[in-house]
Amino acid sequence: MRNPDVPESLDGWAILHRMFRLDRRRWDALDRARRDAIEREASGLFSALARDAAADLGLAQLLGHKGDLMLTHYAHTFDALGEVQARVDKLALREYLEPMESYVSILELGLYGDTAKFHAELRDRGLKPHSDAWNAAFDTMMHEAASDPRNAARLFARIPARRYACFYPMNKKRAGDDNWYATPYDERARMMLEHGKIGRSFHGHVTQVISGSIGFDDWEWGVDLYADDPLIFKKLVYAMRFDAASARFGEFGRFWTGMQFSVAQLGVFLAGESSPALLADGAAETVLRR
Ligand code: 76R
Repeated sequence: MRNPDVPESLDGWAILHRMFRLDRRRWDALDRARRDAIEREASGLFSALARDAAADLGLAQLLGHKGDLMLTHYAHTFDALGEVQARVDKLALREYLEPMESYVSILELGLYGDTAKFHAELRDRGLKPHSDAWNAAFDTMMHEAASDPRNAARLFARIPARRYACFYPMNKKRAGDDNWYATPYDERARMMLEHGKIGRSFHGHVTQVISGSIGFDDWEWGVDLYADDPLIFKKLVYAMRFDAASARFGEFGRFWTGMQFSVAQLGVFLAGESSPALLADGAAETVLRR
C-alpha cells in the first residue's frame, strides 16, 4: 500500500455497461398487447433505477452493428450491480435483447498531483514512511480529498443528461520503452497535467466519466463521454491523440456511440420508427403519466 510510484485515486460509483442487440424482426412480430405489456414491465424497472438515489441508469440508442441499446448502470456495490443485472435479465424484454458486450468498472478521480504533494508534505513533517503516524496522516489527507465537495460531487454524480454518449475502454501501454508503468512518477504526473489541460480546454462542451477497471475487466479504464454535439467527441479524442499520455501510451478498444434517451421514450425506441428523445425531467414525468 501507499507505494509512492502509485497515484492514489478516489473511487465512486460501481459501473456496469451492457450493450444489447434488439431482435427487430421477432419484436415487430409480437402482437400489440404483448409488446405493450413487455414495455410496461421494462419501463417500471428502468424508471425505478433511474430515480433511485442509490443507483442510476442510462439508456442509449447505439449506432452501428455493435449493438442497438446500451444500458449504463451505476450502483454503490458490485453486489447491487449483480442484483440489477439479474433483474434486467428477468425482464420479458430480455427475450428480444441479445447481449453483445459488457464492461465492469469503478468511477475514479485520479490524484496524480495530490499524491506527490501528500508524500512531500509527510516527508517535510519528518514522518517515517509507512510508520503508523505516516499512514494515519496519509489516510487523513485522502479522507479530506474525498470529502472536498468538488470531488465528492463527482464521485457520485448522476449520469450526465446530455444527448450524445460515447464509450470506449483503454489501456496505458506496457511495451519496451513505452511502458507507462515503468515511467518515473514525475514524468507521468507531468503528462497527466498536460492531459488535464487539453481536457479542460473542452470544459463545458463535454462531460467525461473515467472509470478504472484494472482487476475487473479486459482493459484498464472505461471512458464515457457525453456532449450536446457528437462532433465534440471527434475533436476531443483527436486533440488527445497528440497528448503524450495518449500519443505514446494510449491503447484503445472498440468505441460505442449513440444517443441517450429517457425511460419514458422506451416505447419509441422499441417501435423503431423515430429516434427516442432525451427529455427534460419534467417532460419525462408527463409522458410516464400518460
Ligand atoms: O479529473 C480531472 O478533471 C482532473 C484531471 C484529469 C485526470 C486525472 C483528467 C481530465 N483526466 C484524468 C485522468 Mn482524462 N480523459 C481520458 C480520455 O481518448 C483518449 O486519448 C483518452 C481518453 C479522455 C477523452 C479524457 C478527457 N483520463 C484520466 C485517466 C486515468 C489515467 C491514470 O490514472 O493513469 C484516463 C485513462 C483518462 C482518459 N480528461 C480530463 C478528459 C477531459 C475532457 C478532462 C478535463 C475535464 C474538465 O476539467 O472538464
